[in-house]
Amino acid sequence: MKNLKHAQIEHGKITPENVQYYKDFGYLIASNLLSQQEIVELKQETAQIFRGNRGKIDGLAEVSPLDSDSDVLKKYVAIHFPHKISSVIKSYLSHKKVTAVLQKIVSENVKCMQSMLFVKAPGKQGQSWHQDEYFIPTRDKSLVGAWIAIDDATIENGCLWVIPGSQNPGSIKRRVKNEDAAYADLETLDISEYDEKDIIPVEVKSGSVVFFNGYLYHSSLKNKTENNFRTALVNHYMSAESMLPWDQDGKLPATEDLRDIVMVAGKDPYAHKPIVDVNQPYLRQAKVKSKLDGNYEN
Ligand SMILES: O=C(O)CCC(=O)C(=O)O
Repeated sequence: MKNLKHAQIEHGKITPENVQYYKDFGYLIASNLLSQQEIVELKQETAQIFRGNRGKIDGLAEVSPLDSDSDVLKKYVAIHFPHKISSVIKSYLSHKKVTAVLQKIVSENVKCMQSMLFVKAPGKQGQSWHQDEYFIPTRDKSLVGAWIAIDDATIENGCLWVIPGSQNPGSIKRRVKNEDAAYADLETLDISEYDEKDIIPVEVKSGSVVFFNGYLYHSSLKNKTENNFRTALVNHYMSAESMLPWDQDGKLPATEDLRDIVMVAGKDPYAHKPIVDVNQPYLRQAKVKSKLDGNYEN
């Protein structure tokens, strides 16, 4: 593996070596990119969202004012599209320190099409090996996840794992049935061609941001702790130049360009087309749908 000292963006300043590292290995860590004040704000907002105070979401349980935030949050894995109901989360999509990195590794012109807010309560399973471009296909392979650690992410509480360089073939790998109980998903990638040493945990402190390429193989394990949440806000971005043929596995009508986007930097070349509001926030199910056989369990 190449010189790992370039793996980190220091003090929020991205260097040409960082950009090269991202190209070579498909991910990049920016430690302390967000301040602890911002992290407190995100944590408080997370509790408000799951308490139902930012709007109704199917499946959210009734909350008594006597319930602590932990009592509420311990039932959940994640909510998709929280920025649709929370102006605080929406404001973080365009966090200046995040977009400054994106403009170096994606394009001068960047749009966001998805947010996910994980709490990953103790005992909750992780996400099996996957490539995000399988789910969110861009036309120019520009998809990037910006994974904001709100809590410290550790091996114990289910941090991300990545296979550095696995984005390089630039193709979508075949998905197979998942047999590992650590993961909630019914499918996974066959990673048997890789050695254990090729697979690394991404343990980061709260306030750090992990940027990762849409073709990178990544996963996360179960939260094995008794009391620690693993809260993370993951926002997905792509170049504004690429149209987005994303039908969300058939949930939305097929389209050449899903315009449910938020521009976060630069100019929108498709500004003549209206922005739409079709994605609704929803809770992530304990077991996630399989495209292989159509099984769907809650
Ligand atoms: O945070 C996690 O546990 C998984 C996140 C992930 O796989 C993703 O954002 O694509």
